[in-house]
Order: sequence, then structure tokens, then C-alpha cells
Amino acid sequence: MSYTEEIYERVVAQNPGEPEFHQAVKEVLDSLKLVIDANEEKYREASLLERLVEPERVISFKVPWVDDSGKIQVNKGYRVQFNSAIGPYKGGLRFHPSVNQGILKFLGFEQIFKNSLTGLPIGGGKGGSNFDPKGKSDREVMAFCQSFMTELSKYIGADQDVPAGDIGVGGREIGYLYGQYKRMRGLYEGVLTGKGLTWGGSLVRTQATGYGLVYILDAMLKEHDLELAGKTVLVSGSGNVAIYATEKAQQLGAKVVAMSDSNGYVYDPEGIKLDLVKEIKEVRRGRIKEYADMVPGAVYTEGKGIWNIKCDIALPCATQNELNLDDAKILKANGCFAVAEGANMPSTREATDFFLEEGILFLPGKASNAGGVGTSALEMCQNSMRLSWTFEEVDEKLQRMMNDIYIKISDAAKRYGVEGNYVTGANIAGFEKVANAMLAQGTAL
Ligand code: NDP
Ligand code: 2IT
Repeated sequence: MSYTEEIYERVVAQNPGEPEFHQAVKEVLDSLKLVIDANEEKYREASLLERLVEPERVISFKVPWVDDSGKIQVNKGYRVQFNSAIGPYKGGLRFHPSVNQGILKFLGFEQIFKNSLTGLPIGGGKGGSNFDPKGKSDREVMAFCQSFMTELSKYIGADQDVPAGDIGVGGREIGYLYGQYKRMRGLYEGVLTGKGLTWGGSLVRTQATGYGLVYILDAMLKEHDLELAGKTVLVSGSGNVAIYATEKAQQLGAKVVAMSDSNGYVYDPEGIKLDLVKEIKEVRRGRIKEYADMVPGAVYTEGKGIWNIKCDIALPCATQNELNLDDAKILKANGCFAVAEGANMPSTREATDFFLEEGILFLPGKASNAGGVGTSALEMCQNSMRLSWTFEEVDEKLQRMMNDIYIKISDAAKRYGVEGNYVTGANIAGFEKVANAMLAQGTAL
């Protein structure tokens, strides 16, 4: 059995009940087979893969808080500190009822390679809670965040571990979390990213994941003598990533015709009116269904099915495994020629393999959504320097970063003889830097 297969079996045996973690590890190990086979002795002798797939630390804690009726509620809280070979742990916090240890391990594992691809000194981590912010009052969200941070504050710090947002965690939550960190630790430091602009946040961080996704998509299309202008695009989700991916795609002349949330999707053949989506989602915290009530000609459909709409380009920006093999086949049959992942692991393994086999241009999330965490690292940098860059400065750095990532993953794929396979390219390019750092630091991690 090859070293990578051996490690995969070990991960499945030692991490029962964590299917998303197994899925993420399998994809990376399958890609790394080429590199590992070429350097098997070196990596086996160092037990490098055994070390890579084991988180340095998983912190699990209780989050008690009082709801508006005076009842005490209890949620689970976690922080997975996966790998600190190239920098302090860095990665978002997810608040969603589906959150469990396995999902956070998958996200933390992906984050190692993504953060490496940004070219900035950040290690991999992820955290969160099964708390559901939907339908909660601001006071309830604050009570939850304060309790969550009271415990988490013992384990994080500007040079140690720097959380940020993810599903269910945006500007409001980061504010409550930051206030409580300061109260617990007495430190005004860059311990969280995605902060408000008047208290240490960076311009462009709100837009960064979505903008970055479209910047790298644009770089890939140009390389293939294609362009975004005039193309019909589907964007799943209607949260932070989806909204700013739509904004940048529209700025570059594409027509986004559909967006979704966990209840259903809206199709607007005239092109999505993003100001309205922002009003519904960012201001009122409403449902995407309301869009169709307000826009004549727009149609709302309950349930999954956004991928059945005819398009040139698909941008899955909601959640893991939201696009399966059947969806991939329909996309292809309808003429879709490019897919770029805004979410983390939104395509199932079968869908990903189908895209690659069918020659559909495919950018994996760990490369294409790296602009968010990359801009978080720029926020950390500004916090350390105690200054703020302009929008244009940060946006230019983000564009350069996404172009560089495209070149890195494309070159790595070429080096290993799988030109155009950006999944393999991203996994290899992300891995090489982390592996070298781990080897250089001996048996410490
Ligand atoms: P938000 O909470 O802002 O938005 C999430 C969107 O996805 C909402 O429209 C939500 O619908 C939908 N969604 C969430 N869970 C599900 C589900 N189980 N089934 C169907 N739809 C779902 O999160 P973000 O936009 O920040 O995150 C979206 C994705 O992007 C995630 O995979 C995240 O890990 C990834 N990502 C985020 C980054 C960031 O900077 N924010 C950076 C890199 C990746 P509803 O409102 O109905 O729940
Ligand atoms: O998945 C991700 O990269 C994020 N949610 C952003 C993490 C960050 O630290 O900005």
C-alpha cells in the first residue's frame, strides 16, 4: 500500500464519525501522491503525513448563555488549532447548527494549505459553535458571543491564534467577540480579523473573499483566452462571499442571474439587483424569497436546484457538498465551462472528478477563496504596524495575491505533469511550503 493510502486508512480508523474530515484529507492525499512517491523515503522517515493529518490541538468547551425569556441555553464551542508551521493559527469561526468537531477539522485542515497559498505567514485553524444566530435578537447574539469568548480568550492572541468570520459570523459577531476579548485580556491587539473600520479593521476585508474569487477566475479565463464580460453566472448562497462575488462579477461585465439561501433560489433573467439583495440580507437579515416578491419577472423556487439553470460559469458560495455529481452533469449539459469555488469544499469529490475529466475549468476553494484569509493577514499586518492602508492599496495587494496564487497552482500542476488540474496544483503548492517548514523545525510539530 502506498504511504498516502496508508495514512488515509489511519485517518478513517482514528477519526470515526467525521466524514467531511475524511473527504478533505482524501482529496489532499490523492493529489500529494505524485510528490510523496517522488520523495517517499524522506517523508516516511519523518512521519510527515502522520503529523500533517493530526491537529496540534482541539479545544472543546461549553457555552452557556441566557436567552430573552430568561432561560439558560447551552451550546458547544470549539477551536481546532491544526498547524502552526508557517505562522500563528488563522481561520474563521462558524456559527451554524450543523457545526461539529469533524466539520471544523475538515475546515481547519483545508485552511493549512489555503493559508500557505496566500504567501503570507499564517498557520491553519478553525472554530465555531452549533449556535444558530438565525432568529435571535442582537442581545441574545451578544450574550452568546460574550460567553463563547470568555472561554476562547484563554487560547488565542495576536501572535498565537487569530480567528475571523465564516458562516453565521460577520461584522456584528466579530464586534461582540472583540469587545469581550479586550475585557477578558486587557489587550487592544489584532486578535480577530474582520473588525470594524473604526477599531482596527481593514478596508476590503468585507469584500475580499468574493472579490478575490472573481479576480482569480478572471486570471484563469484570460490564460485560456476567455473573458468574463458577457457571461451568464450562477452564484449559490447570498451571504458575505456570494454578495461580493456577485458585485465584482457584475463590475467586470458578467450577468449574474441567480442566488440562493438554505430555503431556495431566485432566478432573475434580467440580472440580479444586488442593492436589493444587500438590503434583504445584510440589513434586514431576511430570506432570498423576498427578492421575487419585489422584482417583477424574478422567480423563486423552494429547495435545491440552482444548478439546473443554464449558465456559462458557476460559483458555489454557500457551503460544503452543495454541488453533487448530478448537478455537475446538468451544468455541463447546459454549456457551463468554468466553475470556481467560493465556499469551502462545495463540490463533492464525484463532482470535482467529473469537472476535471470533462475538461471544465475548475478552481478549488482552497485557492479561489483564499483572498478572504489573505486580506485578513493584511489586516494583521496593518494592526502590527498601527496604520491603515487605503482601499486601493489593499485591493491592489489582493489582486496581486490572487494572480500569484493562480500562477503557483498552475505551475505546480505543470511541474507534476497534470497541466490544468488546479486541484492537484493547489494541494501540492500549498503542501510544499508547510512540509518544508515542518521538516526544518524538527520533531516539534
Ligand atoms: P454567510 O453566513 O455570510 O452566508 C452563508 C450563505 O450560505 C447563506 O446564504 C446561507 O443561507 C447559505 N448556507 C449556509 N449553510 C447552508 C446549508 N447547509 N445549505 C444551504 N445553504 C447554506 O457565510 P459566508 O458567505 O461567509 O460563507 C460561505 C462559504 O464561504 C462557507 O463555505 C465559508 O466557509 C466560505 N468562506 C468564507 C470566507 C469569508 O471570508 N467569509 C472565506 C473563505 C471561505 P442561509 O442564510 O439560509 O443559512
Ligand atoms: O474559510 C476561510 O478562509 C475564512 N472563513 C476566512 C478566515 C480568515 O481568517 O479570514
